[in-house]
Amino acid sequence: MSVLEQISENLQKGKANDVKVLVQQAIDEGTEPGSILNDGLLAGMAIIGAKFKKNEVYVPEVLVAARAMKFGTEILQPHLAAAGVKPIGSVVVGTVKGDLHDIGKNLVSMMLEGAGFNVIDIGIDQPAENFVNAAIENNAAVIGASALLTTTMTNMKEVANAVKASEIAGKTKLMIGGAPVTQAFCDEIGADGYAADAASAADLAKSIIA
Ligand code: B1M
Repeated sequence: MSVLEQISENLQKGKANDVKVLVQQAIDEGTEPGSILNDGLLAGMAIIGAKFKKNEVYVPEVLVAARAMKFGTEILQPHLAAAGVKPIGSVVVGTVKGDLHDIGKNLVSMMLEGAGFNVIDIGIDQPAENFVNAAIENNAAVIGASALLTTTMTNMKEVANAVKASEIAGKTKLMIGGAPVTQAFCDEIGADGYAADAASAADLAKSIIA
């Protein structure tokens, strides 16, 4: 079994410390950080997600897998970020109010850092005003809002409205994403851009500030 397959397997079993060791091993062996992310960590999480959907695993298993994913991404983050020489701009990233999912948001942060952005991660369950306040404090070019639930994606409209009503209107752009989010929803709430995955989010942020 390759080291990437071992990362995926151990992540699915929630073996956080083993994932950490294996990610470091893959880095030491010269494996591309993007491949460790996509073919190891994300591959394992995708399997857990599919099993969760089919009720083959339950919330506790998903939680330990998510923790293992975090352990792995913590080791990987500086290696993904290493490509960026100096920040090309600041991005405020967070998960919207009522939503506790942060794995996708963390990946978006990692990809943004890898693309050379200074990322201010305000965390999960964040009301609209926190996005705006953090953007003002950090002179951010972009706000990135993430939502994983159909019940919380509607809170992105509050973020869009808060940006429009603030001093950063027209200056700071709003980018949205997350599994239930679509381009049509982005157009509907008047956000500036939608990205389907973390890599596209980094590309979108770059094109927004260009
Ligand atoms: Co939750 N959960 N969850 N969950 N969970 C989903 C999202 C769900 C689809 C599972 C299902 O039923 N099949 C479902 C949502 C249904 C819906 O609304 N349509 C669901 C549910 C219902 C719930 C609870 C309500 C369950 C309950 O308690 N009954 C509850 C809600 C809690 C809350 O938020 N208030 C809940 C809780 C949890 C856990 C805490 C157990 C855990 C989260 C742990 C954590 O994040 N730290 C969890 C998890 C892990 C999942 C699944 C299995 C995996 C999500 C994930 O991390 N995927 C998920 C099922 C699934 O997706 N198959 C599910 C991996 C991640 C890399 O993908 O986040 O989509 P994703 O991010 C992608 C893109 O979407 C995009 O880039 C990322 C990488 O390419 N992206 C952006 C994300 N944000 C972006 C922002 C951008 C651009 C792109 O710009 C800013």
